[in-house]
Amino acid sequence: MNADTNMPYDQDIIAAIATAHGDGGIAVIRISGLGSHEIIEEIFVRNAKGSGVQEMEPHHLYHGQISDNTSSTILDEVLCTVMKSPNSYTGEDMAEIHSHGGHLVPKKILDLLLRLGARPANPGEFTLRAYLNGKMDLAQAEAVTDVVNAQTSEGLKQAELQLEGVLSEKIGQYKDKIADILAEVEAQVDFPEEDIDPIVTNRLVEKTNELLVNISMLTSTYEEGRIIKNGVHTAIVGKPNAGKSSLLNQLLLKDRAIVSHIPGTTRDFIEETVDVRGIALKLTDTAGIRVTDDEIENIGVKLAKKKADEAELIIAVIDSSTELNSDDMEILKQIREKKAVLALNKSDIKPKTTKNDLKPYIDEDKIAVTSAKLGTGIEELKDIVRDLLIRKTNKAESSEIVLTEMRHKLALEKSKDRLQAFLNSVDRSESPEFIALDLRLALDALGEITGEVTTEDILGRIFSKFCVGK
Ligand SMILES: Nc1nc2c(ncn2[C@@H]2O[C@H](COP(=O)(O)OP(=O)(O)OP(=O)(O)O)[C@@H](O)[C@H]2O)c(=O)[nH]1
Ligand SMILES: [Mg+2]
Repeated sequence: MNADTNMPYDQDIIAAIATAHGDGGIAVIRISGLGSHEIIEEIFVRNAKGSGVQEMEPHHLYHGQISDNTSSTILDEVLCTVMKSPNSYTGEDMAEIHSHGGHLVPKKILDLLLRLGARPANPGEFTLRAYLNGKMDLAQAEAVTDVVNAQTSEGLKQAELQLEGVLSEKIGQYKDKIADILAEVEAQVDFPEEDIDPIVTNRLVEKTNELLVNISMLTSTYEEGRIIKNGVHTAIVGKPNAGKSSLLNQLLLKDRAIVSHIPGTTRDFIEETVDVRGIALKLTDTAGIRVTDDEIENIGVKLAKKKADEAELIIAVIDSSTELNSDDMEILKQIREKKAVLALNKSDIKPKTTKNDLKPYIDEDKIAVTSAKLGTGIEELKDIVRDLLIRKTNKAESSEIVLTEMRHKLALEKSKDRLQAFLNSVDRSESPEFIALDLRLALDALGEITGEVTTEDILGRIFSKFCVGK
């Protein structure tokens, strides 16, 4: 058990199918815990005659068969590997059986392991054990599921950076700085009757302010990180016939939505996710917004407005081959308060509306001149979307970490508040014991991110989001 966490450690042997259920060439069944190798010994018959599991070199794959010793039947021909504590993912004795895939074989092998004393692993329990055994910290453990669930290359890159420990390292640097400041304050505790030397005070204040700037910079990356990790709800809106559905199809590179020359073609909304420059855009194509007597179309228009309201990003489509009318005006008014980009569409035909006409409503650099029919201007539109959502640095080339978890952001803010309280106490010339307390709380807040300070409740919440077998 990790000495720092004080979490109860469950000694059960756990087992699970680690690969996705369903059709597949190979499945991997995992088992972990003290005694797991003895279970493998009972069921794994190696092809090399006379050699058992004990002679297996850890981390090497061995060919053999899984045999159900109670019925003397062979379940499958497999490859098997064992790992010895502490050199395994969980830090415990582990084994992995690579069987044939599909529904039945892996399930039968798992059932056999359960019959011989293992219990089914809970979601994320292998990683929980890895964390409790100090194989990785909590921020790294959280990144494991982000790697599995990543929807875009950008999301994956951030998850991999966090898994490598880049965030933990940064938090560690902040912790070291606070510990330095704390050491200086504590050095004063022995001389309570004396005021702290003003030179020391100034140095501590300067160091703390520097740290506050760094923490604020990291905290401010959350908005971007959230977008990279979770994607962005995006509504495509515009008057009927502007080319919204054509644009959706262009972004998806497939004919998903019906396109026709009849205004009011899309009634219900259509949702699809597309990777735009590393960001998952959760696109909703909506009915053209206009005043209409058609009852069904009206329901669609209402829905479109609702979707636009709820969206984090709007792609407004304006038909440049027509003059701006009151329907366009309503949309242009609506996007003023939102994150929005504009596609000035149908650029392949003679324009009646130009970028100039739109200047009063939206910055020119948020307008892409497109032809959803020919597929031109789409790349420019994607660049505009990306720059609007993640503008600070070119993440594709940078190894800069951003915050992707609300939990981390809240902990950083808590730590910032404590550092601020420390500065206020220094300002009021409070006693060293008193001001040291705020520094310790600031340290604890950072410790929540990497998991030195945690509760069962927090762990439960984090690991319940994992899949079984991870
Ligand atoms: N010339 C030209 N025609 C386009 C372009 N984009 C769309 N169209 C045509 O405009 C018509 C309407 O396109 P849709 O994509 O169905 O338009 P919409 O905005 O989804 O329309 P509703 O669903 O009715 O609101 C179709 O005939 C398209 O082929 C374009 O860039 N250039
Ligand atoms: Mg449509």
